[in-house]
Amino acid sequence: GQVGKTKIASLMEEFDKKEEPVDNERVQNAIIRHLSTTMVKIPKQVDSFATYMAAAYSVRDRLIQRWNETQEYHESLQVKRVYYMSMEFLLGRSMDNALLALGLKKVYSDCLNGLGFNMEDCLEEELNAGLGNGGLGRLAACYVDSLATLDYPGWGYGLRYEYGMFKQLIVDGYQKEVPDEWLGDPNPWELPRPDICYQVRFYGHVNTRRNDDGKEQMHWEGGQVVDAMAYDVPVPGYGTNNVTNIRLWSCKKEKLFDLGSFNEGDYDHAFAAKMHAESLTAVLYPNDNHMVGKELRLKQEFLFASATLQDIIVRFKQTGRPWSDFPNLVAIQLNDTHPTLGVPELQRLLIDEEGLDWDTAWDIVTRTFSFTNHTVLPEAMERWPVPMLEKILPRHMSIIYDINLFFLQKVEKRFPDDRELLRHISAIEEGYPQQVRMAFLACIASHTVNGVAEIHSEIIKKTIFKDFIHYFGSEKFVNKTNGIAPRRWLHQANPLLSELITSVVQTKDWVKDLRLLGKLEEFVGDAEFEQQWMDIKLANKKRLAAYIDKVCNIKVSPHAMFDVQVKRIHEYKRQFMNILGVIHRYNQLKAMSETRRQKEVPKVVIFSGKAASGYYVAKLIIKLITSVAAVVNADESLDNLLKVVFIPDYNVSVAEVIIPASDISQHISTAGTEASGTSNMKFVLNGGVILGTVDGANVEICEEIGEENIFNFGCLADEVEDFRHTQRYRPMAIHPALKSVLKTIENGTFGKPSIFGPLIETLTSGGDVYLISIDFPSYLEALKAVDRAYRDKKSWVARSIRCTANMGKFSSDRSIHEYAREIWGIKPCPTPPKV
Ligand code: 4GP
Repeated sequence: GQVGKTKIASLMEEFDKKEEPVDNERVQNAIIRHLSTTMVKIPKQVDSFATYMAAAYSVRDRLIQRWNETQEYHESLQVKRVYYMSMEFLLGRSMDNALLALGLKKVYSDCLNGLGFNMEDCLEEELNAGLGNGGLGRLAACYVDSLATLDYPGWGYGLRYEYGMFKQLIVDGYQKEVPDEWLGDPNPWELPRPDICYQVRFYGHVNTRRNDDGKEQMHWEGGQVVDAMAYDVPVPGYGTNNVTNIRLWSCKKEKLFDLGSFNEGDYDHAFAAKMHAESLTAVLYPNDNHMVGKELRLKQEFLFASATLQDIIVRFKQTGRPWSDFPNLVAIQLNDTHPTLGVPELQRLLIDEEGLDWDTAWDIVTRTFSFTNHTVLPEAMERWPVPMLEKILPRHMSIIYDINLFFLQKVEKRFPDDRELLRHISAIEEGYPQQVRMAFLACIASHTVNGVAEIHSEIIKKTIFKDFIHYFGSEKFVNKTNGIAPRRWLHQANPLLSELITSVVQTKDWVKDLRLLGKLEEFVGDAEFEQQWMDIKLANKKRLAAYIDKVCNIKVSPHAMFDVQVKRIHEYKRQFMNILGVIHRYNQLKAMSETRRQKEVPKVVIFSGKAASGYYVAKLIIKLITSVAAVVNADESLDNLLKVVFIPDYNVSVAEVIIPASDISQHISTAGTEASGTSNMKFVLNGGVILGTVDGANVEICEEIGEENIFNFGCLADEVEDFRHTQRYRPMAIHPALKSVLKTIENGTFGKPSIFGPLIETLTSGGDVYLISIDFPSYLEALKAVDRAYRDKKSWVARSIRCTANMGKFSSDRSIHEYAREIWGIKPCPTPPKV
């Protein structure tokens, strides 16, 4: 009984406080112990996979101890925490990141060498956690890294998809999707928590009953109930004791089998039913910047919202504080509208389950939530049909009606007789069927709404949230420019450059304080330093060339200019324009005399990225790229002046190899369409120059590094609407350069022209929504300017150094500090060092 409990408590406390000292012998012993026990290997069975797993388990042991300590410490102080709710966390691999964060890389390298393996091979054994589509999911991962590193009390909440982002194969030039079995068996970086499980209801009906005190109370009953079980992913901070948490929910399938039919001897049947039972968390929807109106997706969103809010409430109740303190202990960030059902769910839990009255509950809700918008594309705006919500979540639909009604009443009071305003601002859009506008619901319930780059935050104030500014005023709408984790995107991905930077900045602190990179400016013009800088770029290009050779079987020269565009394939991101530019270049090279050609800059144009499985035009863009590549790469008359590569299966680890190797990268979205972009930041941080439109974070990057160090082109965001209008109704004559490029496709140079017909039509008869025909001439000019600049090696290296030197602003640490201070009201809370 009691004596045993006290004993165990004090022993466990001791255990968590003391960490096993780090030395080669102990680390080696830990690896051997896990090889033999956890991995169940005998010596002759040990390979690099088993060794990686054993090493991972030994790192995880340390993480768990610190995780426990961090959570206990924050709980004991009852500090305010932020919960970052995101349907996506694009984590990538964990091992290297954890070793660097804990300062264990060297000792583990030595140990692995001692055991006859090497670090690089072992790291390659790890699968990629691809629980996200692109920018939005990777941002969430960088933000949790910063929360941990800066000692902020906060967790991520998400879903544990059994299948993450699909694997992309290229077959016959086309994208083919295959399932991604990322969990492996088992996944050492997650901690299953079978004791942390919540019931989540769907369907059913709402009953009204009187309470003991005579008050009417709603009860949501019947329907179907599933269990959501927690899996915790520990995320270590760099150079701190804090280890924070991402809690991912997994939908437990129904009971293994129906005992009735089992007893009747119908084992197969009972088991088949179980196998078919759809698991809500089976698969991530592979759509980036695009909403899918599937019931299953709505159910995923609710499972996520409900389990998360129930869990947060349990934790809050353990503090014993009154409900009015909830917003003083809890901040919840909605990462886009995907978690917005958390709003009516918190309202429901507070009134139906906890017995609070509507106004008290609503006050708590609106002091708790804040919301980030990540896109202005109309096809990405979540809208759920009212009938679907009524069927699946009847109680929530009625709460949403009430939230909207009370809101509209207040608007009407302020602006009487403005029916138009009420129609525009309502969270329920009229039509057949009516739809709930999730962005409006999120906006009504949040104390703060933010965009993700200056230009984007301004645009949303003038477009989607215009009417809300009218009512709420503009203070509620703020900007939080995105950032990236320097730990992963420079320190880990580019070890050579990191070492050089540390040697001249004379401290490793830049990993946590990115503004220290400013010191690099002093080394512009230092011949020795510049040579080292160029040598490192070359080494990174060799690493990428070897990767390209391995996965694409294409040989490229690391001495050519590497021109890169890697991101989701989307019409608005305009990979199409890039490949049209490549065709233009190809035609030009073919038309040149031998002597003229010798003066040209040899170039490798690199593409990588996935298209949503249902996005026909995006998939055609991939087919065009691979078809152009096939022709260009086989053309010996070009003297290797041009190579085109499509690297399959873009993911976090592939990005870590590509980004440090770029000379120039392209961020060429139609102005006003890319909310921020974050790969632009990753490239520039690694000394890569960018070619971009005046869009998203390109604008702020330009402000930081200076106009002379970036290549801008294209029309401006406030011109786009006019151009679109004229394009649609009075299409301009297509520029001769574009015309001749289209002709090259149409005459069959890259295969049957009919294949690409629908793609070309998006320019000629589709209204050219993304204004390729408008921007193409200035794009070609910009490409020429890049070539000219690249020929001057001396000024190119200076530009590259200045790029890195001035990227301090774009650390996710800066973003998180701003969120913490200006939106969440949380403070750093470092766990005391171990004894
Ligand atoms: C993305 C935006 O497209 C990108 O510009 C931004 O950098 C990123 O979010 C993070 O804020 N949006 C999405 C989406 O991925 O699905 O809306």
